[in-house]
Amino acid sequence: MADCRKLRTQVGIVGAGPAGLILSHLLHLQGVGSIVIESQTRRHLEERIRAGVLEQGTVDLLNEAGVGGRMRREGLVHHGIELRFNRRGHRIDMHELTGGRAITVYAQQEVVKDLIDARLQVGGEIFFEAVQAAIQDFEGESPRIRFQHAGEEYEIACDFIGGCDGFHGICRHAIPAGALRCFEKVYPFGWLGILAEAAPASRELIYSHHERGFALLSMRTPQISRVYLQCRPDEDLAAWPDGRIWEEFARRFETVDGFRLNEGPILQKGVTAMRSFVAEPMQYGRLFLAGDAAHIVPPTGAKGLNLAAADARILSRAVADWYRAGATGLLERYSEICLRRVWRAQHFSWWMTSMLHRFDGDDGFDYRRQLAELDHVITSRTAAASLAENYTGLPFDLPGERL
Ligand code: RFL
Ligand code: PHB
Repeated sequence: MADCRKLRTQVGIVGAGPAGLILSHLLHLQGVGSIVIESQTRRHLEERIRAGVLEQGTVDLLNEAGVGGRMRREGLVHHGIELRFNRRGHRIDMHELTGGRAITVYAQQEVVKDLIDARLQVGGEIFFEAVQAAIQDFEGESPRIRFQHAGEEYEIACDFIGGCDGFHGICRHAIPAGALRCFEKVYPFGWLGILAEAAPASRELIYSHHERGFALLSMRTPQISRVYLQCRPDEDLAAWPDGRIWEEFARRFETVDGFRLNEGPILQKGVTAMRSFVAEPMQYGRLFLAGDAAHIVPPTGAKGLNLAAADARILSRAVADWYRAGATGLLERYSEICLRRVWRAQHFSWWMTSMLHRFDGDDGFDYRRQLAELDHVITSRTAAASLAENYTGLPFDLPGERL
């Protein structure tokens, strides 16, 4: 290998998912430079099918950051969701219950595309296909990131590292054992998800509780449905030919008045295991973890991408304050501020998951308890408002956050 190429920036960022890209973009808007390294190709990131629901606060953030143009044109604004159980649907009017908040359905890979474009347009540096990444010396004041790219060895010297490399990345694992406390809950089920060329049979998302297991009807565009069903965590996709998938969906979304899903060619299929995970604190020295690198939620609350955006917002502000005024206050409180929101989202995601899924060994008690809870949510304005407030997202400026 030839000599090591030495680069210098203010913030070195590992990972070009939503957390890393939003961080890099917000830092740029505040006059702080960064370099992003990413192990995958640009194309892979722009095609990877993941989240779809953006909270009001995430939408506002992307708009304020000047990257919301296409989202405003192509995103689908939803004012409510449906909870379906006992073969009947019940609408939760989130807009009315929250005083005007909404969610926007806009695919994660579209957010990623918009952010990559915005970074590259102003000369932002992203190294795609960067392999063998390692982070060093972040306990002190001169952290470094080493990696290989196109057969060359690189080293980035920086003041801070943004560990935005997702749940399986290297940054969290680089923190010495004993400095982190990890909390984890693994659920005994997964989601089998499909993307299909079929008009969604409902204008809004349907969260369906069913004795055979949970199912969710979502969408990406007025022509493309995204549908999930609860399955085993290690479910074998080979056992799910398209016909069986549509049959199972038909059962789980069935209503007394004959609801029918629209079927169409299945474009993609996948199984996701479900877990809750939090690493505390989200900082070690000059290394700051953001997004899935620090926490994972089960997707039932649609919170993962939104938490990543919230972390990136707070971190960018904390770092910018440090460069502007030498202020360390927000940097020191980064973890505490983020974790408050993270645990709120953990509770909400766990609550939605346990209210809607079928648990093995359920003897009927839990099934009836779930129905009682769902009944409460649709009959009590207070309970419905709590769901709506959490689902559309708590405002960024939590009491005491003073941002
Ligand atoms: P990401 O998106 O995983 O990005 C991390 C990036 O780091 C790169 N990387 C490395 N790069 C360089 N060197 C290394 N050693 C590296 N190791 C890793 C990876 O290639 C990757 O590009 O994390 P980030 O940025 O924190 O973003 C988090 C979100 O992606 C995630 O929380 C959401 O997708 C979760 N999620 C949902 N969130 C929502 O807010 N709303 C939803 O509706 C929603 N639905 C979902 C979801 C996640 C799902 N799956 C597949 C887990 C639905 C599903 C099915
Ligand atoms: C999605 O559209 O992918 C989606 C929507 C809502 C969720 C999870 C995933 O709760």
